Amino acid sequence: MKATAKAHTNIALIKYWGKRDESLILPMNSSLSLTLDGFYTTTSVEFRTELTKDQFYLNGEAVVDGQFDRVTGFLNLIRSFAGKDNFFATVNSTNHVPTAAGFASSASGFAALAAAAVKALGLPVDETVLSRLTRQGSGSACRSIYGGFVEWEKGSKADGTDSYAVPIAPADHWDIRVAAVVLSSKAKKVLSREGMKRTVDTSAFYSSWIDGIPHDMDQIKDGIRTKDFEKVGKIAEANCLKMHATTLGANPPFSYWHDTTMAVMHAVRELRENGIPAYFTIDAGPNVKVLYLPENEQILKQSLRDIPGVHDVISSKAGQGISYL
Ligand code: 2P0
Repeated sequence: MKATAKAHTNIALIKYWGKRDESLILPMNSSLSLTLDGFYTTTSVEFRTELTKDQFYLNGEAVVDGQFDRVTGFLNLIRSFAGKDNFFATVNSTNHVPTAAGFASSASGFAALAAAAVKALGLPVDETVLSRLTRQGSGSACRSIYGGFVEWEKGSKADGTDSYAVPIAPADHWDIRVAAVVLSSKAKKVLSREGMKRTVDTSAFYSSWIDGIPHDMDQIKDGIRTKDFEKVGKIAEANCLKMHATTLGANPPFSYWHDTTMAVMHAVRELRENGIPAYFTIDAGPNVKVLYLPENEQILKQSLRDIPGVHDVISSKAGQGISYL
């Protein structure tokens, strides 16, 4: 009863920001992402009758702290779904997501864990059910079931059965690239779970954030369909800025940016003024991701590397959905 799965991380172009149900992980808004080829997790899950509790190894090391609780809590959900409450597992996970690049490994991590666990138990689930289960490990992970451009439909039901990801366009639909700009110093971090909750509960700007989503979603899907880079980039960048604006309206206010974050944002705007189409997006941390077209890769990477405080620039193409090894 063993299976191994590989899942890539994803970058949100329309951000998931806020939950309407904390325990089922139901979002306040729909979101849309691009799955990335360069960053992934491989996870094997083996259910063994002789085990009396789960075991979790991350990059070869046994994990016993909070991350273990999240993994075992998620396996409880899969066990109860399968009706096999007494089957414990050995989980071996390898992250190919450099933490310094500022991608949450929870997206690829929970997608790979869900896929491997479901397959190891021989459950006949389709991708919709897999995405719905994965969502309950980590919200953004439900988008990593598919490759290319993916929408997570927020759904409206209280039980979450209509909240899962759907593919919008495959990875080979359009070769757009993402550069992860790694900054050399770290800002103090407000974890995304905590940050989202604080903005939902207190931000003066939260309702405007929600009100703007349907328009952004319609427009970006149109831009993806017609391969209109300027349209997609403008919407993604503006959507990111609106998400971050909600943090400034929270109580107490907070921000994920620091000085180099802003220097990179200015550099991207300057590239555009010089005729290089590039757009930034930022998640719940100081690092910046830049969207660009392949023909501008060299100049874009060089320009970003030249910014004082930038440690590295790692680029990625669009990636595939879940696969089994
Ligand atoms: C996203 N983020 O859409 C947004 C943009 C951060 C900013 O999804 O609590 O790790 O496990 O559902 O998915 C990060 O949050 O949060 C995230 P949980 P998750 O990618």
